[in-house]
Amino acid sequence: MLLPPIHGRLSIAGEWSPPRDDFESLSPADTAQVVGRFPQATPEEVSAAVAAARQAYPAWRRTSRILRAECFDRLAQLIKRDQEAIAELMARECGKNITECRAEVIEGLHMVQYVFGVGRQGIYGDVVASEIAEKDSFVRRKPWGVVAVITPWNFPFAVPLWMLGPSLLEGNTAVFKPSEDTPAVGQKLVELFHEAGFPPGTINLVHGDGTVGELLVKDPRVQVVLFTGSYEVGRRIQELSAPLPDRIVAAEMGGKNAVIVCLDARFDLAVNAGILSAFKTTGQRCVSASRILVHEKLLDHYAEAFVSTARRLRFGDPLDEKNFAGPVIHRAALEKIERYNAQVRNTPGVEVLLDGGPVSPAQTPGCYMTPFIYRTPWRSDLPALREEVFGPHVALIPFRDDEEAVRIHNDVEYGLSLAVISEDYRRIRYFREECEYGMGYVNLPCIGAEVHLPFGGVKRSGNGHPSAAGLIEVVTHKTAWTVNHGTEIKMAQGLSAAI
Ligand code: UN1
Repeated sequence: MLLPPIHGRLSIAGEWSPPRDDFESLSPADTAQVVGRFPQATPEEVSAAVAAARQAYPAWRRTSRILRAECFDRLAQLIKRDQEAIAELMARECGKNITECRAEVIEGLHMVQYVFGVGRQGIYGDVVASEIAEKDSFVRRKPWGVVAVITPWNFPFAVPLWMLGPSLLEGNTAVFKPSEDTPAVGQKLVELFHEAGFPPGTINLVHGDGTVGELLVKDPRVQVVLFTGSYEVGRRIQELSAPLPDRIVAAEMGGKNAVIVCLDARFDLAVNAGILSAFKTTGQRCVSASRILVHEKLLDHYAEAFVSTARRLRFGDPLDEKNFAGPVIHRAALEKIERYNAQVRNTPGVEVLLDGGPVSPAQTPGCYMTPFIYRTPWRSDLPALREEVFGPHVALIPFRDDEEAVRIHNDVEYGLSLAVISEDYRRIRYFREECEYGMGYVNLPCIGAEVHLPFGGVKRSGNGHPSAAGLIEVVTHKTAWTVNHGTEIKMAQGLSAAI
């Protein structure tokens, strides 16, 4: 069904700007469909958004943490009210299947509920002992100030909530820049925040591409930058932040994730875990697997079952629940993925098992692709095996023993998500200890994190943990506070207080 395009607006200090048509958000399922038209924030508008967040900060910080948390209770009610509408908008704008969009709305809701819950809980600080009996010492957390939230299109609802939830709970204020590929979902989220009663200026919305993100990052009034996206953009944010002495950056920058299938694996579970890891969301999760390491004695059998299952997957209309997954986000992404496919096809010694790729534009108005699967011994010279592809593209790689599997696993610059498929608890522990990753899964796909766990990685995958449980520590700083209950001064370390 064709819906009228959404009018894009910025939100600064609680006011919505008049709509402006600087850029369009197109549906990846049919690029002739305009989901909305949006303003690209000017330097003045970005500056005004930061100023508004700065201005709202003192009063918000002084508000009781419990009262701040209660705004999230109201937000949760509104998300429940609009659950289906949000999921449908998301399916149209980012092309994920509606069943995945519903799950993502629930994931965002869980974050909001988590934040409401911890509002009354003690992540707030500690009471610690002092060398002097009459002294009480406290470790207390304080907010930083203004947080910039820069988020990707593939989780346009849940990932912003992972970041905005803890930031606002702890008394920070925010400027939010959603991906220019999913501005409508970002705008809908901010509308809900306003309706839930977050005071004007506590959450501000700017739309636009990387130049808008760059303006935000360069603004010294922004204390914290929370980012999920590509390695290149994450590095740029880190570089731009380096001259600022107390800038905090928490960046999650993708992965080259693997599923390790051991000889003792339950076979069907191993095939399903590989398929879900590689092709759910059309391979477009930062935690998606593009490497499946399979014990060499199992590989023939595994490859056959994996390819025949992949052939049956239906990539089609995101609003049709029966489809397994949807298109990729836009034509530029499709072309990039296809370049990796072509590179593999042209590499001697590599065996293409399923030669997928773009569905011809004559057949579809959308950015559809079918899975590309290949088999190769591990080699570190092939960019497709080292770089994040972010699409339905996966390598099956043999390994001889656990040591070799660990070596292959760690021989990339990323370290985000890992799955081990095995029934042997000693072996599982060995992988847990030796592999470099941020989130590990056993007998599961390497996708599907829950919000109350830390989410983030090591190496190129990033620093900081821009999600629920991990993020509260990032958006606050620790302070020590010591009180003397005696009537005279006694110093620690045996230092004399005599004058
Ligand atoms: C992402 O891919 O950017 O763990 C986030 C998962 C989801 C979040 C993915 N809960 O698969």
